[in-house]
Amino acid sequence: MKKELEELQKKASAELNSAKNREEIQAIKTKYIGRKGLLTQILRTLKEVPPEERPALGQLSNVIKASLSAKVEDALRDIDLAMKDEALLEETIDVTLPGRGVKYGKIHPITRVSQEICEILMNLGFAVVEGPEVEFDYYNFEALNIPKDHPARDMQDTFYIEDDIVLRTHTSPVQVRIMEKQKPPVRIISPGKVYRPDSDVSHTPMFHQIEGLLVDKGITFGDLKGVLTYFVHQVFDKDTDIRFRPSFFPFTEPSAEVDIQCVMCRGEGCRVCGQSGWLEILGSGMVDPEVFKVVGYDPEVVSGFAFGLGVERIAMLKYGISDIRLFYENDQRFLKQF
Ligand code: 2NM
Repeated sequence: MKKELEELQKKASAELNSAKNREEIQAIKTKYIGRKGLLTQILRTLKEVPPEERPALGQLSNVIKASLSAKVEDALRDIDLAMKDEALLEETIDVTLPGRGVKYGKIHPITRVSQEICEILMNLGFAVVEGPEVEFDYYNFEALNIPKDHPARDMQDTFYIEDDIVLRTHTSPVQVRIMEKQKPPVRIISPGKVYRPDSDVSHTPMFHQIEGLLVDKGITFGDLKGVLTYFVHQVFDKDTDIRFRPSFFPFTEPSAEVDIQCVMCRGEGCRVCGQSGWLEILGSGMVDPEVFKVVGYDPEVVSGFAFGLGVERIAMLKYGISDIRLFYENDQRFLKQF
């Protein structure tokens, strides 16, 4: 029986030495020293041994069991370490791989052009002011000398929220609000979103406007011409021809629209300018005395000029874009070009 026990220890040790994973080691443990294992089976024959030899054999079997248990634990630990080493080798990070690169966002072309225009006018001393996009009829129309029966009042040209509340159709109401609160001199520009129910290649129901207003004693049409000529030459090439064409707005008198030489054909006449050689880029005029009276300014004492432009239209002319809707489709191939 002693021989049997020693044989069992030898075989178990040999098997443990060649075991390749946790499962194999656990199987060997069960096979030899488990509750129904080979060691237990051998010990069942202990009663066939003479009584005086039994204590020594019992002790030997305990020693063998303890030694095999320790070997099993060692083998499991070795396997765990080996697996960790292997995992570390596999998971090594290759620090020489090139990075994925950061994709930078860009300022939207409309925002860019708007900022550029505001920058030019701020350098001339104009302050930026903002106001509500949902506006009272009073500020959007009435105070600007746009009477109740004026065509611009028709449902087609204005989004109505309620009877007397609209989405502003221009940013002039911002300027009326400032004039109500502030005495001349006033030098302001009001950039922002405006709303009109139009939709085609050159109109979207929301677009961006910048309006300017300068009020002081002794302001003349000459001041208007000087400021707007300088402004246009900052936005477009310095050698761009410019003309002031008589026009009409309810809130200015006299009024003038400013044209530039066509950016496509340089004045030759083409499809873009309708063969005229000229492109309209902004509206302007001397503030109507009626508007001054409404805000409490004395038109006998102060005078002023105002102007308004569409940012999308300027951006289209500046970058040669023929469909305004491209600005709002968020096609990355389009937006990335700016
Ligand atoms: C334009 C054209 C001409 C304008 C007038 C005013 C105000 F509030 F002072 F009366 N703000 N903006 C104005 C004048 C706007 O846009 C085409």
